[in-house]
Amino acid sequence: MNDRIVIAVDLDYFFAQCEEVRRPEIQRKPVVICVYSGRTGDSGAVSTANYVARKKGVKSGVPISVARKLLEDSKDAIFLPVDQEYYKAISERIMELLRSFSYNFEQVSIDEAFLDLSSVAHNDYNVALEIASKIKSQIMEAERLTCSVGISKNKLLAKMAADSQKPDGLTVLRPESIADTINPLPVGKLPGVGTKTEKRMEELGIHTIGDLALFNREILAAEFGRNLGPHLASLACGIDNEPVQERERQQLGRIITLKHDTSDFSFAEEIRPLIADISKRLRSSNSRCKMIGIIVITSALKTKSRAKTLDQPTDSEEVIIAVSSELFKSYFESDQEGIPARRVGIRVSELVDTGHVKSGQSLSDYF
Ligand code: DCP
Ligand code: CA
Ligand code: CA
Repeated sequence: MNDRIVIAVDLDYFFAQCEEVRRPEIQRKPVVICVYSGRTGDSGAVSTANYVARKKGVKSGVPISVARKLLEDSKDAIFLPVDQEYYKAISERIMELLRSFSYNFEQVSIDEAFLDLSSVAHNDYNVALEIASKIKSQIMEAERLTCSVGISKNKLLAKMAADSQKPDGLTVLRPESIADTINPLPVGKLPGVGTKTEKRMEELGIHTIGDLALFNREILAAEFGRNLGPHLASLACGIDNEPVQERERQQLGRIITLKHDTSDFSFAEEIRPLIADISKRLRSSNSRCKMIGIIVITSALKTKSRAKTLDQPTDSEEVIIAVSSELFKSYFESDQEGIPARRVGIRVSELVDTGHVKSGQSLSDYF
């Protein structure tokens, strides 16, 4: 495969940073985002924490009670529940921004994406660096968020470069320095080597990535499997031919909190911008949806949904308004158990490529 240039973008302490954006006053305090399991007050685990809290040892996965202990002396520590919809809305806007750079794009998780710059950067890492700083400043300008970016010749190495300097990092791993940079790293730093694998490797005398790269392939295959063993060894050599490729997106959606709780469809104006946004995003990604759904979260925090399958896929704002209004009206006429709606949302799904459907449909095609 020809030499490529790949950029990995990973948003810093993502959920916690999103919370800092909407309440700047907590920025210098330890911020811990929690997934409360709901049984007792503090049962559950830490989703993530900002860097102030991390300095005290708080990180993803630790029990909330442990985090409280670690932050015992920090009277100003802030514990917040996860707000997925809010983080997702920010994530979707950032992914859209990244996609608009129109290089090969692949979203890997809520806060992470790859871009393949080979065609624009022509093996010139300085060009890639310029693009990467532009990406960082645009994300900052649009959302006030920092991210860490890594640049190298494949996804694996770009990701490792991004991980090597956080937060707010920008790291280039040029082909000529790959071996010297990754060989001395602990083997657990290799994406794909989890705690269990790392432990077994330590027992085999494999401590660094360099050790793994040189280790007997037969023994690796016997220990970790015919596929995984050799695969891990080639990762340790910095080899990764996986293309940057957008995965099929299944749905697009947005939820808002209403200005007032309500028991009828009185918020048509409030959801207009959501629908405009969804329609715009469908068009910019050249897709249409075959299903339009509504989501209602009641003041008792129950989530309800309704959806309608269309005869023809659409990206039209008009159609989404019409269908979702119908769905909201019928929801409020039937099942609401007397509990008012607090948050409402629109979700379109069963996305298809615009290439597969004819254009120029009108509202009348749907009814
Ligand atoms: N997350 C979670 N539980 C985990 C790991 C992650 O809920 N065990 C969530 C919260 C994170 C988000 O996913 O904010 C992204 O995960 P990352 O691993 O990228 O971690 P962060 O973005 O929080 O921190 P970093 O600055 O190290 O990237
Ligand atoms: Ca992150
Ligand atoms: Ca991530």
